[in-house]
Amino acid sequence: MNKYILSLLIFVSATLFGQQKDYSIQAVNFTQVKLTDNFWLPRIEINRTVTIPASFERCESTGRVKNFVMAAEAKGKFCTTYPFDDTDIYKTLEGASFSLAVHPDSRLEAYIDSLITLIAKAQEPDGYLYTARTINPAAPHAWAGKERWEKERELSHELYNSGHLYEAAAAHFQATKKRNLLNIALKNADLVCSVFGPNKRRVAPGHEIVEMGLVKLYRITGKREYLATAKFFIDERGRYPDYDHTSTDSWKSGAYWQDDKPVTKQTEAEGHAVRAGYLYAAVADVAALTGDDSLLKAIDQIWTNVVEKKIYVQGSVGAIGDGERYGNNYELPNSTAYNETCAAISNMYWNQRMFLLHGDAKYIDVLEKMLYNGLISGVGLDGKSFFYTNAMEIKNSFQHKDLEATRSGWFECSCCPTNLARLIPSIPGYIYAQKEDNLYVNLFINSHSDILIRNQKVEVVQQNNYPWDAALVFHINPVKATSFNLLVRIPGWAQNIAIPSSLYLFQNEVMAKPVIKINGQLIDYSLQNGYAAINRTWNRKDVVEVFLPMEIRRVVANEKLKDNLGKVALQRGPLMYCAEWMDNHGKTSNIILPRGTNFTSEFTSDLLNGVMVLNAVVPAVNIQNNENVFTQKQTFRAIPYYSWANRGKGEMMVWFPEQIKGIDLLAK
Ligand code: FUB
Ligand code: ZN
Repeated sequence: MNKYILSLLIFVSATLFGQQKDYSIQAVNFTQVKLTDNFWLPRIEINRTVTIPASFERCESTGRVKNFVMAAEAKGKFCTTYPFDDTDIYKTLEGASFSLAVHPDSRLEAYIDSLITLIAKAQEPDGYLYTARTINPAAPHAWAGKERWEKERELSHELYNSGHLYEAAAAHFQATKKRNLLNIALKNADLVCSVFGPNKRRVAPGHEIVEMGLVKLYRITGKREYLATAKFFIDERGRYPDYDHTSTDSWKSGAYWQDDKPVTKQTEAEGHAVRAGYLYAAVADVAALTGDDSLLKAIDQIWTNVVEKKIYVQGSVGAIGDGERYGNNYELPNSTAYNETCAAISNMYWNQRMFLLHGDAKYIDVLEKMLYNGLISGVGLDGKSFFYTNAMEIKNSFQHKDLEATRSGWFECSCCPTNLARLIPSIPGYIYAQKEDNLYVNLFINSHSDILIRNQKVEVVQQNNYPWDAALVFHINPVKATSFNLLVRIPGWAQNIAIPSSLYLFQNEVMAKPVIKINGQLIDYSLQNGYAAINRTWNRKDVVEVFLPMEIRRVVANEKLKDNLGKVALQRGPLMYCAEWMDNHGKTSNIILPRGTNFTSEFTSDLLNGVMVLNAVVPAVNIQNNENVFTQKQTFRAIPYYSWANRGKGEMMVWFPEQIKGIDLLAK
């Protein structure tokens, strides 16, 4: 039986017999978790008060809103650069909706409604919504093609725009219960479902996200056509098998679009990294909702490939600038690392879904690594300056043209700032998850939550000073004594595991083990898939304390990462560290971190909004009178990677040589 018929049968039988398949684990909704956290609450607040207003303001001042005005009037000339510029409005609307859900704001709501009214006017009568064509269908954007959808596989982004519209509409509906944006999205989705399908127009969308968006609309409406179309788009991949690993133009081949092999045959993360992350997240959704094991097997293999061979030590992915794509296995150069912020965001969505599928803490270990490092490095402490690329090193002697050493308020292609605007307010939704009477604690963020377990309301309160230290306190207050299994993630980094693969290792083993007390008494616990499982009857005022050994760790890379041979990086808890010129005598490319260096940590409240710094005295290579090379001991300070580039421009390093091994003499 061919693959297509088999998956259709699975799908149809699930529909006929009304099976309600889904993730067996469900995340506790972000609206149920009220943050009190010193690390995350200010970030969410600055996102609400600075990032979201600044994004809306930029959407206005750059002409993105004007594009909708012109589309509504069907006159004028598309006035921004990219056909996907509409999505900056959708993503900001999504972030603003998440924010409204926990922080009512009638002015913001009214502004959102005015944008939605405009979007509705820009929508064509049959549901089509794409300002780059509607403004003047006789002269659409150069990437759009003469007819609707004809360039969808390449660069039109018509379905990408739809996907972000659906994501925004789902968030807005859930936050406000209003249907104004949802109705626009449903009308568009109905059009998409009527145009695309097995016996209709066939395409693998040129930039994934419509699949995830359709799944969200399916969850809201129960309309199986949305899920079927999401699955159809996934199943359509694999028509351009021209992937040549060795070609410098490989990004132009099917692999760039994850379209060189059917998804079920893909084993390696490939092509444009943001596209890939959204595809894998959607595959997880569709696998969960249909029970299609072949899809599940594919993303399991691809995940292993990323974690074993394609992820930077600070959690970024998408190493190669040319094509904004994954490199080959172990191709993780430092000096040209691209690491688009959106790629980290799409991987966060994917890793959360992998956890919901499998209930294994390793996915949250990776998610946490991304979130606390290569993802939030994308936004400056001011909430309005951003990185599109996230560098691994900045050297005065070499600056690649594509890589940023300073942040910008906006970009011509401004996908990353608006993606951050939507991701950050949803973070409380990543803290807890539930499967029947199992309560998973994934992230350690101060908060109060009311969670229903065995039909009993259980208040869970977290108190800690994470990520600066790892003495974690959980107050468990069921209304009535209730038995359930509390599963507290014991991060890999607290078990001498730098990443769930051999790509990075801790050089120094820490002997201390995580310790858990209940109501002051030490307990024995067993680890289940990376979680300490505490199954008991919980009573009001029960207190769980978890002590994770949070030492300064020296991280070394697999020898296949040629760029990191003989080098070391620094980690403490979930945070990766870097050194900036400013704290290190004006330079970082001359610093050596020999084995045996004694590091101390110190919380510095007046630096970078308060950070734990790592201090040491280390040798640095210097040159005297342009002829004598010598090393000299000097003070060394490292800061969390996410906080770099908030104090101006200069050198920055993550990986440091452990010793001098030859010197290059450069003639100028
Ligand atoms: O193509 C839309 C977005 O623009 C992508 O996700 C980013 O990588 C940028 O190319
Ligand atoms: Zn981006």
